[in-house]
Amino acid sequence: MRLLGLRLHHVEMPLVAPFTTSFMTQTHKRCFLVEARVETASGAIVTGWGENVALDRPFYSPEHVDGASEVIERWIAPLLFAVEDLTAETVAHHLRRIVGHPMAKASVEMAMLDAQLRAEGRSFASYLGAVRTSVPSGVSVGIQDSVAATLGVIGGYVEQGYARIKLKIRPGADVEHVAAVRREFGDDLPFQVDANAAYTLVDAAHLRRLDAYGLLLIEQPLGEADIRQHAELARLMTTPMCLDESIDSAEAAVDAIVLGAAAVVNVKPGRVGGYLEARRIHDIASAHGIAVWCGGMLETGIGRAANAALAALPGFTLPGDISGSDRFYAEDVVTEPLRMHDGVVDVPTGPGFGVEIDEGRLDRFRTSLKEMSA
Ligand code: OSB
Ligand code: MG
Repeated sequence: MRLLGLRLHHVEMPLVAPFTTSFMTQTHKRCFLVEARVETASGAIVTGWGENVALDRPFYSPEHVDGASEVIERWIAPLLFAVEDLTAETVAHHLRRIVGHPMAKASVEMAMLDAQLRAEGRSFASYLGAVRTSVPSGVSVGIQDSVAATLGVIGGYVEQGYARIKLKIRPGADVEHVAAVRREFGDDLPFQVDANAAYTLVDAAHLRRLDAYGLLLIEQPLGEADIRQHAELARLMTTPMCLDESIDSAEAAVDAIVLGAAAVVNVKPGRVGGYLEARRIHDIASAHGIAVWCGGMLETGIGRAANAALAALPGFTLPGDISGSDRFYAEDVVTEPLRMHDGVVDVPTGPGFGVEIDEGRLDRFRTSLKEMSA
């Protein structure tokens, strides 16, 4: 294939409710969708879509929306336009000189994957080797102002039938909220917490109090760079340790597993440089007997569809943050957004990621368009 052109559709979409983590409150989703135009070996022109998951501020990882967009325009696009015989599988190789910027790279690889699979008439799930037609749907619940509000919001999701609840925590909004959730919804509710790096090892004694509540796991309590410290904390707690921010590659995943810093890994394709690296992490984690689950970045219908296919691989044994699109959005940019029913979301079966862009809605949400061509 040859990459002929890239368009970055910058969008801003309102969230149905503010989403608060230990690092920020989001009321809108700002991101860009990547439209790739490719020419296949037989001369057909095919379009593929990807989604960039960088947040609008560099508070979760070093990347941010405008930076990722600039890196694609200045560095990624020129490198890929120069390749005669480009495939989705060789994108990362051609970008190897660019240090970091995994989310920027991932979004372009993603659009190439969609185009390539559409040209072949093959679904992403089939390409990956998915073994399930639907996957359990978990929901990530933001930090609320009070314990009562936490119980109210979680009660709503439990009633809808979500298969697992993840509660965001931070110092000052942790043990008390977790204890109340267990009291209200019982010990059988599949329940876990995510601190987004809000604690330090000095908080170990405090975090140990969470061990009393039978959590599935605690996600990223310590800093991004603190793999060794997570290993130490893991030895002090019985709650399984799960890493998110710290795992930016398959190599980091192996380090964390071997050091005892991760009993579980949150796999986010954007964070690790793409769906192909995400599959490698699934493979090596499975080889080590380590469970993985698919994380989320408030994706639109494009990323949500791709995540559902990834989560259908056999090693994804815990429910992912793959909620129905309506958990965040009243309207999505695809014609048929992912829906949660009976605690699951169905894995799309159409060519590529199996979703179609709703041009009218994309027009309404678009704030700017960047166009590049070979
Ligand atoms: O830590 O998993 C996280 C959203 C943005 C940045 C980081 C995280 C999250 C979520 C939301 O938890 C998951 C979702 O998309 O449902
Ligand atoms: Mg997380």
